[in-house]
Amino acid sequence: MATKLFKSVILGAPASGKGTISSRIVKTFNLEHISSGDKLRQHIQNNTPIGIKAQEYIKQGQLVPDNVMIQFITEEINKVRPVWLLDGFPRTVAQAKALWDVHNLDVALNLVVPFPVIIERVKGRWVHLPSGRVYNEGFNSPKIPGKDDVTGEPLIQREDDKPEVVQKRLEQYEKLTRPVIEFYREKGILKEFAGNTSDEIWPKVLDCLATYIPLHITSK
Ligand code: G5P
Ligand code: MG
Repeated sequence: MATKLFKSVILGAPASGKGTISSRIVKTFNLEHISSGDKLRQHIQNNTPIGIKAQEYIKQGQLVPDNVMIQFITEEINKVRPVWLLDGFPRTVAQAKALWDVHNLDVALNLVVPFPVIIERVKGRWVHLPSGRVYNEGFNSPKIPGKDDVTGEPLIQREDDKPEVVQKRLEQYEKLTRPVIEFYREKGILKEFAGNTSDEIWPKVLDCLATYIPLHITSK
């Protein structure tokens, strides 16, 4: 089957559901998913040089410097098929410009979820680090508490999900990441999806993406 180019990003505040919606997108459309946060957490766990550097910023709710992130994500993009969804990158206008200079993006999806909803959600988040699979008590609870559904391995709570760090992440989002939304609006590729739950947002995202890529067009 012919492989078509498709290049996209998903934006949204911390815990707005980027990972949750991305996993539904990649399953439906067979896209490559590059989550900057998931990749950084894997590096931290493996104690790599980039992991050691990133950890200092992440645990304080600060962004990792642009030069580090641009190089890191460029390398990740080069490892996969040119049908991808970036999640968590770009997060500053400098990152958005660097990406725009090299890649023709088809669409930038922006998830709009009220901050009070986000703050509630973060409290119940559990993550399977090696895969990035994410759970939430009451929304998509793991079948066995504290264990990943697929591997049975332990789930963890993220160090940056502590309330004081979440507050800092939301501030950083307002200051540094909100301008990225305007960047894509001006480029004419922004699509916004508002809602209080991922189940409410997902059908709208699905309809939108189906106008760009026929279901399962891409092959491994
Ligand atoms: P991350 O990992 O990119 P954030 O802050 O952008 O972190 P996060 O926290 O991963 O985003 P998300 O992916 O938007 O959130 O949301 P999610 O995990 O899918 O959902 C959040 C929770 O809500 C989950 O438990 C989920 O199950 C639940 N949930 C989803 N939908 C619903 C619902 O409808 N109802 C309910 N009840 N629950 C729901 O980045 C982390 C750090 O890495 C660095 C930064 O330091 C950053 O802070 N970093 C970068 N730094 C610089 N530049 C970059 N490009 C960077 N990328 C990462
Ligand atoms: Mg995420």
